[in-house]
Amino acid sequence: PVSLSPRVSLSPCVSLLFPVSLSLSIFSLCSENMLFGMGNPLLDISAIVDKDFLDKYGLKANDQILADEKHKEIFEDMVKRFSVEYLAGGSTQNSMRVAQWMIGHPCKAATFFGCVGEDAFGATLRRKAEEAGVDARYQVTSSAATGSCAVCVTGDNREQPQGSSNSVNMNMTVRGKRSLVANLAAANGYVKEQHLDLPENWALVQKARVYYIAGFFMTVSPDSMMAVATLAAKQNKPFCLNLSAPFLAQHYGAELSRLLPYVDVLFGNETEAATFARERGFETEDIEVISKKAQALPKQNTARPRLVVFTQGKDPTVVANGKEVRLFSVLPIKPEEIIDTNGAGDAFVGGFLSKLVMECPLEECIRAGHYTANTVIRRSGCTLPALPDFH
Ligand code: 26A
Repeated sequence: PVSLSPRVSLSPCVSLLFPVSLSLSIFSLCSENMLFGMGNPLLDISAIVDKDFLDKYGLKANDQILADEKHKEIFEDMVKRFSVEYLAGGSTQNSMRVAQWMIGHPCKAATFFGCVGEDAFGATLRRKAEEAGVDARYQVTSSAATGSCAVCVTGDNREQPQGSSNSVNMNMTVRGKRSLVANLAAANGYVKEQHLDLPENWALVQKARVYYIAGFFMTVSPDSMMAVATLAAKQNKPFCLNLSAPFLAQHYGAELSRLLPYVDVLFGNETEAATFARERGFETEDIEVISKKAQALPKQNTARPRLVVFTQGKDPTVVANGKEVRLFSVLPIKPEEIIDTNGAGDAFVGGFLSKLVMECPLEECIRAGHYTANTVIRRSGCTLPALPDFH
């Protein structure tokens, strides 16, 4: 685990105004359901695969897509040919688990809404969320199986650590790339009227201080996203969105355009930023210019300037806030320490949100995001050690 040197901070973070002992006591600053997330609850089926496998299903080494006809057998095939791991997944749910882990209070700070089936995978997801301390409120459908996501991890042989031989322990192999194929199944069955609009659920939405929904959910229920986004604007609370994957900017442009005026914090990575810029005719490939242009797009709640946050793997994170564009270096990591980058982006968001919800300054949000991303890529899937080592 990375140990960040403790530093004295005069930051106005709510959490830093109290001594640690106090904040862990009954005067806990954690308020239940203060962070709201909604998305596709998916069980990740992860394996290290070979190039033949990627080619067979027409997959790029680094991508996230929705499963279609040609991926029908991918899950079975993967289980047959490789040693698989089953992990809790789904982009927004990952971020909620990470944020809850960072907040670390016994109370359920993070809420998560999504749809699962009445099956073993659904039960596993519920158990994982419960163990993480997330308040998972699933819609349960009997008409489809719980969604899953094939996580095809590949290593680039040229990137193997020095001194490694062919018989190198697979745990030591650099696995810098992952291709995700999501079979949404039950997750696609989320229905606003049957879940979000129910009084007990809507009360939880209203209770939250910060909202986060990965762009992925635009393929399922853009109306649910709009309902949350408009509430956030009305109450002057931050609504955060992730570009999530290139295919969304390409094929869900209308949904994205409808949501953008309500977005207070826009997350994405370098590939998504580039696609977003191309689709919107920004006529630039410069990520700093893209962040500035995205920041300046029209906004509903003018009381809150938009923040655009683009991560770029090992390269510095780009942040545009309307006044300036700033670069923040990530924590260094040796290639051989990277186990699996699956969930790195989600973990960054989770860390960031854990501080945003405490009203910490931008620098602190970014530092937490870099810490959680660094933690998760040292492990398989979006999983976490017992306790954070973040000061
Ligand atoms: C709609 N799609 C394609 C998706 C996803 C998704 N989560 C929600 N919707 N495709 C992949 N994921 C999740 O992303 C995580 C890594 O960032 C995977 O389940 C994985 O845990």
